[in-house]
Amino acid sequence: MKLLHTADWHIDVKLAQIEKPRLDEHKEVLDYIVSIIESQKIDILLISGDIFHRPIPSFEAEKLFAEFVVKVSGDLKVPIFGIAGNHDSAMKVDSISILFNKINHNNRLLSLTRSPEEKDFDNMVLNLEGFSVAGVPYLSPYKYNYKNVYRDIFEKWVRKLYDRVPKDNVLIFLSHDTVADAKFSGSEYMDASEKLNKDILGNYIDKIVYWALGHIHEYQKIEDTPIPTVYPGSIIKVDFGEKNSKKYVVVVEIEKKDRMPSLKPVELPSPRNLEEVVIYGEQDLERFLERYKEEKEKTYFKLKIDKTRLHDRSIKKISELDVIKEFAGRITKDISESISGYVSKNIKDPIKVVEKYCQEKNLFLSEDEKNKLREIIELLRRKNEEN
Ligand SMILES: [Mn+2]
Repeated sequence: MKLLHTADWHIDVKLAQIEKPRLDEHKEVLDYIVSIIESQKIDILLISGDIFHRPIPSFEAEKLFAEFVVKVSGDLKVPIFGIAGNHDSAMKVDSISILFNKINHNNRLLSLTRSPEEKDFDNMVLNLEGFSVAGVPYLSPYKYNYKNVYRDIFEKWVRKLYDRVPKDNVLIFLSHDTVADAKFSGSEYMDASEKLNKDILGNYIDKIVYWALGHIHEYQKIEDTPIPTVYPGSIIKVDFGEKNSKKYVVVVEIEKKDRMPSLKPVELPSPRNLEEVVIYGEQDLERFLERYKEEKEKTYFKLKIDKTRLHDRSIKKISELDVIKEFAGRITKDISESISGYVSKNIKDPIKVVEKYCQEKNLFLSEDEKNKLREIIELLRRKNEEN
């Protein structure tokens, strides 16, 4: 049996300051996911929450999703099991699921508008031949006031789902949560939910063979867990926190005899790059404008601009570009402050430290800027010697 685990689609996401919807990116990636489902002969598609980025998605976003569902669950007859994430409106997901379930009777799109009642748990489990899929959709801690007791509630729900799985079935379990030790990308929304312990499903290992998580946008397998625990990450780069990350979906193959699933991450195409560029002065701007001409169709740029070193006409020119602008007038000062500690520690070449810092932060350091820093370092050295 082969499952395709995906999460955090975020259809209809936009970048701050850029009006253009990013549905063309989603279309390309979703088409690619369809091709994986076909070529790998996937038996069921999982979506571990955050299908849409906004509670009320645009008509175009809903159309894109509907087209995908018709292709996968209608034409290819592959069921889809999805749960709502913190970005999805539970009501919206609920209303979509009515038609969704008609396309394929094994489809499930689960949402919680309130804490589930006993009968709701029946719908949260899909029992098929030899395996079951169950999931806990996201429930807002603010609306339902479960802060600090979420772990207990979660465990109670897992127990109820587990009890509904036939004795000989293995269970694949979905949720949209933060697990201890998971690494954030920086573009996830931090709510008041508690982190779940890595071993919270430990009492159910006789049935549960895979924990299909969503919420964190970096692909990762959590280490030292009783059950394979995986975040596939988002399917496109949702925001700049993910600018350097690759995007994946995970093919999970489960043999009935061998309960350890084999996991194969499949890299997705990245239709657009996200890149941060620092503009310290006129020279950097000129260089950037050359790149912008060439790359604006395939890259979203975020400019960090030192306003104090640019002519007014240059600032006006920047304001007309279709880029994200962040104005700061203290970049050099920030860096010089952050390295002043190193200078006194007998580091031979503090510029190397700065270069490394800039590389890590994906900042551009111009020759001009390096010369300025050399001057600053010299000044600091002399000052230290005087003291
Ligand atoms: Mn998300």
